[in-house]
Amino acid sequence: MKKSPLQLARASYQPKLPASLQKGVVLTAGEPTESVANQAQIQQLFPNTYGMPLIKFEQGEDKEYPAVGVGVILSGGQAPGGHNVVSGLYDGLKRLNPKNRLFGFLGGPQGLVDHKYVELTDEIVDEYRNTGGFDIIGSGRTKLEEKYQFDRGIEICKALGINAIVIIGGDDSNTNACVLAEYYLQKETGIQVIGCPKTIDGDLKNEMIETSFGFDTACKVYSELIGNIQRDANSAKKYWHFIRLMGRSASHITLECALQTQPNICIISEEVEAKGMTLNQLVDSIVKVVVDRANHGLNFGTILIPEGVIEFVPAMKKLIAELNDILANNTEFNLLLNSDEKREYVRSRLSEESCGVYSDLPVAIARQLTLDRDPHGNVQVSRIETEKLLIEMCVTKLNRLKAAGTYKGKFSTVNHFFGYEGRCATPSNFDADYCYSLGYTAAVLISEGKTGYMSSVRNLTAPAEEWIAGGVPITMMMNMERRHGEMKPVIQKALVQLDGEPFKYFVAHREEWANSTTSYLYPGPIQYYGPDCVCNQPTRTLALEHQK
Ligand code: FBP
Repeated sequence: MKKSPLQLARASYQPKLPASLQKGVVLTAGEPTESVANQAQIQQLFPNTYGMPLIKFEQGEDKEYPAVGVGVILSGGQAPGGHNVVSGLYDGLKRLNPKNRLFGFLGGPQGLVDHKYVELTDEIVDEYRNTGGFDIIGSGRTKLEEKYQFDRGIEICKALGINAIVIIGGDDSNTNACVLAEYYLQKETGIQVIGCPKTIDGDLKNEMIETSFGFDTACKVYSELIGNIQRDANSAKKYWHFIRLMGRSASHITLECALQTQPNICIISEEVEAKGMTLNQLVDSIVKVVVDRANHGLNFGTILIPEGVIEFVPAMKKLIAELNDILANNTEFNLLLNSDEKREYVRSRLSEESCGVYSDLPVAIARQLTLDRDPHGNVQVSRIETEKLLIEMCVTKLNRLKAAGTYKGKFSTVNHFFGYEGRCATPSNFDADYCYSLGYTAAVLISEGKTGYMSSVRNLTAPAEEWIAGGVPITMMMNMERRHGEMKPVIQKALVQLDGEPFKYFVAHREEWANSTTSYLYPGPIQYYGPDCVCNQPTRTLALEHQK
């Protein structure tokens, strides 16, 4: 297959590993752990995997481990670096015992159920080192929650001699990993399950998981694009660019991109919720900046919008929760063919307040809110064109102000949505190294007989040599949440902390960014080679969280 010069150069990049993984490893176990909330319920649901200690790796002597078979699954949305988790896992396993074997289940968790797999070899793995994408084995969003799925997993593991499964996924997929680990322990199958923290959204994080992989690269790609747009806006001086960014519920991507590019406006969903803002108030806050800038002759600008923001407007949140319950497993609704009938069906089942909100929405947005949920019961916010909704509402308000003579500017808009552009980018050096270390860590956890753990690599603002590798019990991250109309144990999503350093930095600077033409930053493309200051920097979020 023909390769680009960068592909060829990246194929020979050797990812960095923490010192503790470069030779033999010794494990130290900490105190027993507790779940973040609902301790009694989580303990009851996970009697075998609840309360396990944190594990830290330290440098030790080389050991001999019995040979193991491992199956790996890529789950959910793509995130840059997934291939390096696989190559780190592969290299780790082969180093710990050359007889170890690695199988990849194809097309995500469904591959385990359907018994679709490939044995990974040097030839296959070498082809994918340091590349973006999940195409080495493919991914999928099947939720592993039924006993028959778990039992199908046991069948194939027994047939292939697989002792452990590694699930590379986000909060929902790692919730599956935890459920599977518990079931396999309870059934005494001898099959271990280890999770790896993946998602560009950055919302799978806590004290032990400083960031999920892919966040770094994706944010750098979006920031490059935003920077380019800002330079265009500042050159042409005629458009307001409304830029919606992926990230599902949490605004980590949007906040990180704002820190990297310093736009005129940036909405943070968590702040919208904390202030109890209505959609109208949100639009007013945008209009205020548009008018102020117009008063200074600046009829252009950039605004960053997290894709999940409408879920954080309290009235919309209530509406979405009601819609989730109405639409959960609703074949009656799915059989309706006509969109007017669907609209009426929904309206007749909503509370009076939510029905009012739903009816006031532009028809296209209302329809997007009732599209299929994903297999985990989440609204597919990537399919809701919030940037267009906000533009439409801003135009209405600005027209009113114009009619009243209080606004004399021009408001020409361009809308953008960045998400898929960054999910399969060639991983930055940070993600290449971090992912490789996560995979390698998983290999050690498996060889040491651990199950129900997530691979953890910390101290990420230090050089890779000083990173701290180990394992975190997945039950430690869980709480109870309502999904598909029922209370379920799930990993708690990490939202933007309003008292955290990244948000505080943004608040301290946003006024200056709103009014200025000179604050824009232009990060440019990801650099893979060159001085540390351009090619080995972690995200601004991590740097600020670590006070660097
Ligand atoms: P994960 O949570 O599975 O990592 O997916 C992240 C994400 O890219 C979200 O940012 C986005 O809302 C969603 O996936 C889009 O889903 P799809 O890939 O199904 O279009």
